[in-house]
Amino acid sequence: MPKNLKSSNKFPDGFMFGTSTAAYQIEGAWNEDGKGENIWDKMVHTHPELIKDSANGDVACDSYHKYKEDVALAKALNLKFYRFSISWTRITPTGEAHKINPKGIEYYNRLIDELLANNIEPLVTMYHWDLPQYLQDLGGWVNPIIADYFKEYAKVLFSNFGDRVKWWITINEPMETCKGYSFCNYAPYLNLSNTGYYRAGHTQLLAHSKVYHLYNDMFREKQKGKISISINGMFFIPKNVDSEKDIETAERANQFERGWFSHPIYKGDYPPVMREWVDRKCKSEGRPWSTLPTFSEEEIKLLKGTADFYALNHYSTRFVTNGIDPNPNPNYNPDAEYIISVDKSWPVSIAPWLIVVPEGLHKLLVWIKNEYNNPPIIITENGYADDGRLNDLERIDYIKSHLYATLQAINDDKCNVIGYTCWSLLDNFEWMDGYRYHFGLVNIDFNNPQRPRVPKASYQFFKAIVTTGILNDSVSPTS
Ligand code: GBE
Repeated sequence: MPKNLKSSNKFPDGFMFGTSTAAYQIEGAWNEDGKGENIWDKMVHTHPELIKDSANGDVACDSYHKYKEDVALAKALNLKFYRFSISWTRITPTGEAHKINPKGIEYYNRLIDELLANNIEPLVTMYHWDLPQYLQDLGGWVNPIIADYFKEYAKVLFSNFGDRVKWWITINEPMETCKGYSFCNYAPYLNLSNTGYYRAGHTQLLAHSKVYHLYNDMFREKQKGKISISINGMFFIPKNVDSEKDIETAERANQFERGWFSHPIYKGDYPPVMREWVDRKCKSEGRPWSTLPTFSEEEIKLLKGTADFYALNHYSTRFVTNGIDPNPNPNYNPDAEYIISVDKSWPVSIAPWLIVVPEGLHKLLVWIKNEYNNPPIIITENGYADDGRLNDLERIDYIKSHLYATLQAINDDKCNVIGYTCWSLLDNFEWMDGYRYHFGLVNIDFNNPQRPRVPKASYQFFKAIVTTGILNDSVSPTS
């Protein structure tokens, strides 16, 4: 933890600061103005008991009605950009692009125009986990046809918003989408084991590459934007740095976690170690084929090179050693055969998974540089969970130490990090955890129908960094 930063630390000129949100987590208005039902609407209404305190996103932060307040908060932070996601079923209620909901288009036009009027660039996620229920009934992401529906949806977005939106993320955290198909981690709450897990990933990769090429073929020349996909995951470091076995295991774990989606996009196919291990395991189980699907030569060609920058979502780090965990946590792919552990000195947030290891981010940025030939990187999510308190000193420490790790990667290791996005602007609906964990720079009282927005201490802290581009001790946590 950089309690006393040695010298003044300035971010490179043009470094971009932003904050992030996602449609289902903030908008509310779940059935207003022609919006269709998505897999989260369906799950929270039919199985409220699955969510902490039976909470849901029916109202959430009510940003559908209060987006001007959100933009004003972003403006007062001096943000360069605001990352938000578009609700697919507001645009096309069933997910079918021939049935457009004009009120949905109007809403995002108003939001985008409000941002631009305040000099804030929109960075838009097309898909942040809220699949149209109709498409889920067709099988959802395990059905390859969904990739084509996604491409048609993207065409609607480029056509309507691409004149003003220059930064696009196709899919947020494809690995997390897969967990909704493999072990009931999220909607659609299916348990299709690793077959569902890898199939959902395969379709998302193909969907991403189709959208990238659609942009190249029909829109890029005129609209001149940039596209990527936000890839998340723990960073894994060897428990014993002197152990060859641990080093090899950490590398394998990182390939299963992050290479799964990055390797196809940067190099054309799944990481060789993943192919080898999954195929071998499936064979040993007597399966007639591997659970990890195969790309055709044509698909490999179309996948390779489909990111204009590396979009990284990152929160935490784990130690790993080789072996099969006797108490497997389904969040960690059992096919990769590693055992996780933590250092007792690492602080733990209110969310048990969110353990604070800033040096993990530094190492991860270097790993990405080396693995994918030094791409420009935008950290599209990083943030801290607590109980929503206004004097959120732990969040300040977290952001400070992670920005410091980012600066070290830039200055000492020449990593090409061009932006940092704090998750989140607002306290919001934290998926299966309901409103138990709060990630916002701005507090929201979810018991108050007005959903009043109150900036926290971390908001003032982040504002000082965004405004000056400098992280140093004069940026005092309590100012
Ligand atoms: C992102 O997801 C999302 O994009 C965003 O919507 C969300 O609100 C935000 O981060 C904050 O969570 O050791 O079994 O507990 C659990 C991050 C690891 C999702 C990995 C924690 C995925 C949540 C591991 N998961 N992460 S453990």
